[in-house]
Amino acid sequence: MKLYTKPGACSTAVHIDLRWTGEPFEVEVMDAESMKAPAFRALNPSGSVPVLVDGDFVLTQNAAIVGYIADRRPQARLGGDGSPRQRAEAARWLAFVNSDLHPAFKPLFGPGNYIDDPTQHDAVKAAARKRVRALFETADRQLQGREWLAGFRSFADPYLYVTLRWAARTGVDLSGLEALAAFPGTDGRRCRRAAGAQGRRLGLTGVAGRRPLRPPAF
Ligand SMILES: N[C@@H](CCC(=O)N[C@@H](CS)C(=O)NCC(=O)O)C(=O)O
Repeated sequence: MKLYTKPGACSTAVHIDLRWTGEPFEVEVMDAESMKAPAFRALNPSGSVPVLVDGDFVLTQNAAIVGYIADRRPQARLGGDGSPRQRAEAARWLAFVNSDLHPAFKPLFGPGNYIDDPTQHDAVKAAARKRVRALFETADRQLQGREWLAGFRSFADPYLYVTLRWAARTGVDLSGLEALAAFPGTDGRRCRRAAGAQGRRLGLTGVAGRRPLRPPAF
C-alpha cells in the first residue's frame, strides 16, 4: 500500500492510522507543486491528499481511507471492537473532525477563498477562530473522563491530533480546555520522543513540534 501525504496535512492522520495498524506501507511525500502534476491528478483529480493506493485500488477521501485501513486490520480496532455500536461511535467522531472541525479551518488557511477584499481577511480569520474554538469546546466536553474521542482509541483520534496542530499554528485560543490539553499528542503526557528527523519530515511530530502521537501499543 502506498500513502500520498503532505507533512502536517490531514493526510498525516491517515499516516498515523497506518502506523497504528502495523501494516507495511510506503509513503510518497507531496508538496504543492507535485500535487498539481498530471501524474498525481490522474490519481486524484482534485489534487489533494490523502490518496491511498492498494494494488489497482485508488482511494481518496480521509473518511473512506481510514475506514478501509481499519477494515483491513480489524485487530487494530481503529473502528472499534467489531460491534455496530463502537463502529458508530468511531464514525461519529471521525465525522465531527472531518466534516465539522476540518472545514472550519479553511478560512484561516485561505481567507481569500471566502472574500476577495484583503482588508476583510483578518475579520474572516477572527470569525473562523471563534467557530473552531467552539468546536474544540465540543471535543473538550467529549474528552472529559475519556482518553480518546470515541471512548476507545479509534481512527478519529489522529485526525483530532492534526487539527490541534493546526490550532497551534493559526492562533486558535484553546485556553481552559483541560481535557483537550491532556489529549495524547497535545502536551506529550502520553507520548514519547521518537519521531526524530524522519518524523519531522513527515509531519508526525507533536503540537510543540517535538513529540509524536503515541505509536502503536500492540
Ligand atoms: N475532503 C477531502 C479533503 C482533503 C483535503 O482538504 N486535503 C488538503 C490537505 S488537509 C489538500 O490536499 N489541499 C490541497 C493542498 O494542500 O494543496 C478529504 O477528506 O480527504
